[in-house]
Amino acid sequence: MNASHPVPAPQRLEDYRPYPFAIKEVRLDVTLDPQASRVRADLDLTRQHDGDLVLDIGKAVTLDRLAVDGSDLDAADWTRKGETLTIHRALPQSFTLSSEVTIDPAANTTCEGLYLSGGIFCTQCEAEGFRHITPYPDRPDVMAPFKVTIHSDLPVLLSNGNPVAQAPGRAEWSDPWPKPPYLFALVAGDLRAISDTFTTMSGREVDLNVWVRPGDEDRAGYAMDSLIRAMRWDERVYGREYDLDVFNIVAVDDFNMGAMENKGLNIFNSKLVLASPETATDGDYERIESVIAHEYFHNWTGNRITCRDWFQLCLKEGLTVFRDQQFTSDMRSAAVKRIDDVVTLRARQFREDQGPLAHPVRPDSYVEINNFYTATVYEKGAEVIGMLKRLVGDEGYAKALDLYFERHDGDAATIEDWLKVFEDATGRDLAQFKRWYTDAGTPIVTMKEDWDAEHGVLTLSFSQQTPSTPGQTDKPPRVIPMAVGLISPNGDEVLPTQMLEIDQAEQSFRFDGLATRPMVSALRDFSAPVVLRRELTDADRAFLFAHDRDPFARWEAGRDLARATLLAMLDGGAPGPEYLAAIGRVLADRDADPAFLALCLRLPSAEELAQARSEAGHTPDPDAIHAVREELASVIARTHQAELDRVLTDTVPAGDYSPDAGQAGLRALRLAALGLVTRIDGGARAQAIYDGATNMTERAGALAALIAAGAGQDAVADFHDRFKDVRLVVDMWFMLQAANARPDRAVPLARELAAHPDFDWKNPNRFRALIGGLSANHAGFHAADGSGYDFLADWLLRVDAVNPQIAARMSGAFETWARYDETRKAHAKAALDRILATPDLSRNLAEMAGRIRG
Ligand code: 0A1
Ligand code: ZN
Repeated sequence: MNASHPVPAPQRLEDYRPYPFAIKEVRLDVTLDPQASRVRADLDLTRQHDGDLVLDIGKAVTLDRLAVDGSDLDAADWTRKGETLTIHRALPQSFTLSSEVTIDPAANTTCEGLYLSGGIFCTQCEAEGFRHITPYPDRPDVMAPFKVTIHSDLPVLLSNGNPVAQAPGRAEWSDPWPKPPYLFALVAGDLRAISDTFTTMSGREVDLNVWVRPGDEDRAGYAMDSLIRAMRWDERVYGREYDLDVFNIVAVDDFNMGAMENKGLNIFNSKLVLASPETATDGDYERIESVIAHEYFHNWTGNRITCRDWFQLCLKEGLTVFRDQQFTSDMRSAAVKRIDDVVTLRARQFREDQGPLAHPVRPDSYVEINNFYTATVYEKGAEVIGMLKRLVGDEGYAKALDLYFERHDGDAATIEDWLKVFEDATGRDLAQFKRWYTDAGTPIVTMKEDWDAEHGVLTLSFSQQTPSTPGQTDKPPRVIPMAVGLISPNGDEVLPTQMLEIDQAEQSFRFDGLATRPMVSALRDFSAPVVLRRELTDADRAFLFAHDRDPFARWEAGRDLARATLLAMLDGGAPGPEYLAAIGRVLADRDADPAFLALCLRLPSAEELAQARSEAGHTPDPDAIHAVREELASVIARTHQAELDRVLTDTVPAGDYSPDAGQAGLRALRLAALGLVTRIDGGARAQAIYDGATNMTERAGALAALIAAGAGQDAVADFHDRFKDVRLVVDMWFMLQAANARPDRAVPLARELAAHPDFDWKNPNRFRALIGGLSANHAGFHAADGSGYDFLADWLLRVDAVNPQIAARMSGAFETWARYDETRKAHAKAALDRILATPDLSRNLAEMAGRIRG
């Protein structure tokens, strides 16, 4: 790490101390002005413990006045240093602290605190943004009811809770539920609502509004529909009822993440609200449904029960992701959802666990908490809950969740509290299970089979081992739920799914009374986030792919076959007959869910192959990986041309467009087939689908195929012409080009696109579209001449000066640098060093670049 930029000392879990004061009520009075908004805060404080009164305060906040019980403090009564404000004066047991500050939302480019997005005032306070609005103990364990008055001439003035009074120029809101400051929100602007109502299980009527910019109303319907379904689902499945008179959702164009669960006033990236068949893909619709649900579900898992400190982030995020995954499984296909989630987990979280950014689901130290909104905290956090549910059973899980809501409503809780609830509800000791929260790394489980033909006994032996991760070398064994089933040679299930509990480094399980040697189906439903190693032939994989009753395991066998085929091709082999025959059966299958078949047709990603290569001790070669994927796709297309053509004609959904799983599955299958045939037809079919497209799913899918085939020039121009006024689609235009360009074209094209007049790089979505698109282009980004790394470093530095969170987030593209060859490594290291040597780097980017560089 460059000595001139020491990263600040980390915060540590073990240093947690309760705040010395409780806040009985917060009253905020906000007068909005683009350059000089004024915020007055009155906090009713009561001392609980010894200690100074220390508040957090953002550096850009101008402090105009401080008073205790109405009498002004003078400069000697307080000290302001860095981001803290300490009050030295003797204080009564209970008192009101008043502050008045001025802030400049128009100058705030960080999308944190109070800022402007397209003329709309909005806020983002998670994790530590409230301090940029008013001095406050900006930590989640300080919870208080809020009363907010907003003064502004703008027509719509919103905050948390229930509306109390609305008059021209002024609005009052009251949120009766004590909340941490990160859930505060305020929105003001010229907004239009689409509205509905929801009657809760106890008969209360709730007003629902989705607020958008004028003109966007006709694209907000699916968000509202998703909200109503989510509210009903949470009542039915978890018994959770909404607790305010209104629920507002606001869409803004400038947002660092997907969305935010502020109490009663969710603020969303407009990408996750606005959709019409012409402008959004099936994938966009599904994301909208799940993120609307995710934020809504936070009302209980996050808001009513929040986190004691940010180390406990997975308490709310792991659980809420788990809940939104359950919701999507219920709304759509559970099998397809499970497979999708595992693909994402492996691409993002396994990659994180393998590299320099590996950390436990509950980290024990951090420099910048915003750098820990990671796949490990979110997605692995959800997997850990899935395992817990498997271990205690559905009934145990339901009992534990009821107890959690009953015992901890209104609390700022910890992972210890969470596990205790499961122990108390089910009687199970979870001491060993807790390692899933405290130990980083993906366990590698090796399974060996021993068949005793004479006695008809099969013995399965497992060993587990978790590789070292930064700061953690010793990894004791964890408890791993391993779902297995046994299949007879004729394809019948001889033993339905059993949940084996592996809790030792080495362990065996016996199955007797077997007439013939069965085939083992293991890690069914991906019962634990581990890497499973076992020895299988291509014929075994093809057998499982044909016969396994568990849809995840069946898909996995096909994936494994594809992966093994590609890895063999990297070593100079040719695609074997089993894989090509299996693909033939997929294409001929008229019974299975088309969405499932689409997943079976998709080749493992380049990233997945690079991961597999480096896991096996090889140096992955991005160009070779690209070449074998192209080659295999062409071989499939040549072998199965007639079937692929049949799929292309048979998968056009009847009737009007609907984003439901049935239609989306057909389109997914069609596009998977298109991706393959485009390899051999020069793009003719993709061009025809592009020209005839009646919805964005097909149009964007065809465009991606054309670009990948190097035949997209006309379509790219046409796409821009058609959609140049639809911001979210212009994002897609940037992303599709950068992500799908042929490797040698990717960086030069990204440079051209960065010079395009529409490249508004200060908009997080636009920046992510281009820079994230390029990072997703594996061989393009990892260009051997280092141009991808240089391009990324240039842009990270540029964006860091205006929006550190985005810079830090996108720097993750570097996390795998150490896997590659010496030439690439030298280029990547030089780019990271250049970042680290830059003056005035944000804490966010400094921490990330430092950890990645190592
Ligand atoms: N809690 C949100 C994620 C979120 C986190 C940070 C943000 O700003 C820095 C915004 C949103 C969620 O889980 O959806
Ligand atoms: Zn969340």
